[in-house]
Amino acid sequence: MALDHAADTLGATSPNPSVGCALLDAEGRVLTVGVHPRVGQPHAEAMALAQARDAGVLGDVRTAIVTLEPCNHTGRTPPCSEALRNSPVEHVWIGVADPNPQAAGGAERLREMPNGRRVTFLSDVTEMADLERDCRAVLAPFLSRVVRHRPWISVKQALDSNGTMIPPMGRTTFTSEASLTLAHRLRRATDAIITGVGTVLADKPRFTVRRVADHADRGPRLLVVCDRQGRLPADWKSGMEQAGFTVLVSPDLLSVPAMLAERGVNWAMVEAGPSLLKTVSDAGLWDDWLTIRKDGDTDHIELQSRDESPLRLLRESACSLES
Ligand code: AOF
Ligand code: ZN
Repeated sequence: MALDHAADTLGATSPNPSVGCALLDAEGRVLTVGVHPRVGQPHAEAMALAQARDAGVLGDVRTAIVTLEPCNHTGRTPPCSEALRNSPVEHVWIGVADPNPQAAGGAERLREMPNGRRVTFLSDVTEMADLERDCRAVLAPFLSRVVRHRPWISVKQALDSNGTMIPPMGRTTFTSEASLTLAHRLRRATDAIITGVGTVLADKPRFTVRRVADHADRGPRLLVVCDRQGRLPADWKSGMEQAGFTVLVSPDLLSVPAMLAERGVNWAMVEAGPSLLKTVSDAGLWDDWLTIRKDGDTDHIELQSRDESPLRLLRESACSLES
C-alpha cells in the first residue's frame, strides 16, 4: 500500500522523491497510509503520523513501513527520524536507503540508543526481494537525478506495423485504448517532455495529460524542444505555455539531461521522431524504451528497461487494462 501510494505520486513531488509510509498496529493491521504529496509539504512519515493522530489511533501504532529511508535532516521540513522516535513506533521497515547525503542517516538515528528502534531494510530479507525492487523502481527517477545528475529518461515511440523494431523484451498485446492510456500515465508520472522541432512541425502534438486525471495543482511541466535552427513556431510555443508548460528550446540534445537535473526534473520522457531518437539511442541517453507498434486494432507494446524501471511499475499497474 505504501508503494502504491508512492507510485501514484510519481510526477508530483519533484525535485523530491515519491515516498509512501504505512503505519500498522501490534496485530499488523494497517492503520493509515501517508504519502509525500508535493515538495515543501510534509514527508510521508509525517503525513501518516498526523493522519493516525487525527483518527485517534496514534497510540496503537507499532510498525512503520516506508518506501524510502526516513530523512535525518532539517530541509524544508523537519527530520522524519525524530518524528518516528517521538512516536510509539517500535519497528521501522525501509524499502531503500536515501541516496541524498544531506538527508541520509535516518536508519542509524532510529537505532541509536537510548530508546533505539528496530530497523529492517527490505534488502535484509530474502522474501522481500520483489518489494525492494519496486521501492527501487519508485525511487529510480530521484536517485538518477541525485546520483547521476540527470533525470531518468523514458522513450515512448509509436510505430506502425511496418516500422523498425526494437528487439522484443516482455512483449504484450494491448488494445489501442490501453496503450494510449499507458502513454498518458507516463506523461502524468514525468516532470518533463523532450521533443524535436521536426515532430512539432509535423504533428503539432499537444503533450497534455488526458485519459487519466493529472496531479491537481501541479506546477508547470517542462517541455524541451530540440531545435538547432530556430524553426519552432512562436504560436505553437505560446499555445503550449497557455496549456501549462514551461517551454525551453535547446540547440543541443546532449546538454538537455544536465540542464533538466539542474531544474529539479527527476523523470523525463522523450516523444520524438526517428532522427532525435537516433541521437538518443546513439548517445545511450535512455533508461526505458517503450515501443507501441500499431497493428490494426491491437498494439504490441515492447518495453526495454532495467530492473528498477519506474515505467515497468506504471505498466504493471496498467495491466488490468490488457485485453
Ligand atoms: C523522507 N520522507 O516522504 C521524503 C523524503 O526539503 P525536505 O525537507 O522536503 O527534504 C527533502 C529530502 O528528503 C529529499 O531530497 C530526500 O532526500 C528526502 N525525501 N524523505 O523521509 C519523504 N520525500
Ligand atoms: Zn523525511
